[in-house]
Amino acid sequence: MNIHEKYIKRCIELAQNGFGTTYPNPMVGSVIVYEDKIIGEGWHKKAGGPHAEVNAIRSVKDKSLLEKATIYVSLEPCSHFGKTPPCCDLIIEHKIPNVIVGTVDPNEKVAGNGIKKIIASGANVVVGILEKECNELNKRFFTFHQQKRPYIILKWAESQDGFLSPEKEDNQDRKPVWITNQYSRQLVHKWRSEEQAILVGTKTVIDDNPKLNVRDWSGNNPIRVVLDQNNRISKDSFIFDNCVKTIIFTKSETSISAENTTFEVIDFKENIIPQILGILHQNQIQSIIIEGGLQTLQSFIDQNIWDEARIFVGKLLFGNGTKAPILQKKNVTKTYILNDELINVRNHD
Ligand code: AOF
Ligand code: ZN
Repeated sequence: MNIHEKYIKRCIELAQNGFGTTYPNPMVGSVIVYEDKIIGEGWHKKAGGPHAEVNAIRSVKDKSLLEKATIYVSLEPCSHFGKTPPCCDLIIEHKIPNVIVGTVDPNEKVAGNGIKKIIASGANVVVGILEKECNELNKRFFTFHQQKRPYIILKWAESQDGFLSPEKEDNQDRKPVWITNQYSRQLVHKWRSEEQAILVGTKTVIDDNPKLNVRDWSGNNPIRVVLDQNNRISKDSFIFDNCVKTIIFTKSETSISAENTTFEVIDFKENIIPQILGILHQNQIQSIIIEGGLQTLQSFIDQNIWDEARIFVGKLLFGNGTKAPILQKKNVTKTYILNDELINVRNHD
């Protein structure tokens, strides 16, 4: 690891302090170095608050050192007047001669302009240090700005032999068979709290009547997104409990009215996925976890529109039933449920 990488790594660590509080802004960290010593550090804590560079510059006691120092930032300094003034101007004002940037800001309002402005001022600029790691840090923000859709996480639980549910006999009441245990349920609630939205299809709501909120973890509830093509979901379902903002995609107007719930009429004869993702993007949703059912998951898989999959594998053997989707090895994490522990196995791209 070279010296630039060492300090950008520190920027990433600092940025991570903002996990969960910076939305819709990215997590960003910055350090200021003079004679191979860190003289200032900062990170972005909250949307609307000072950016990482501002906090780092403020933390430097002897401001006269800035004219001889190097500033490291995990994301390009901004160039626009948003909720705060441009960080590139602040860097230029303080005459910081060396600026090292992890990765370029994908936000159209910045997109290279911060870097250009700093270069034009005469400072030395290096761009692209630990770029992959810096992009990964803000994978939701990058996907949202570059692909104009939320970052998509697929999630399901399967039996040891790869079934979502066992075969049911015709006259048997449909009782859910739990593949997961209390620890994995808690983990699911943590995951829900980390994303802006959660999506399920009609059948999941009808069969399971899920609340789709965060109960076994302390954190925010994601916005609920439900596909209900033929308005089949009962108005007594938990998703109409008004507790959480809910978006329902339907084919036609519905008579149900619920506070906190909006109905989006889309054309189900067309490919619905781009329509849904476009509306979620308009709603500023940067990430979504898709929790089933099979048809909903499969349609995202068939079109290869997903970024990450998280699969629980239980101990039970079902023998037959509804087969779980098969994925190419691309950013898939399998969590094996043993007695009282969870074991993660991750396949990267
Ligand atoms: C941050 N923190 O440390 C950096 C950001 O509305 P504003 O003024 O807060 O601007 C938000 C945008 O600024 C954000 O989308 C990103 O493009 C850029 N850089 N943002 O929140 C930071 N460096
Ligand atoms: Zn800024």
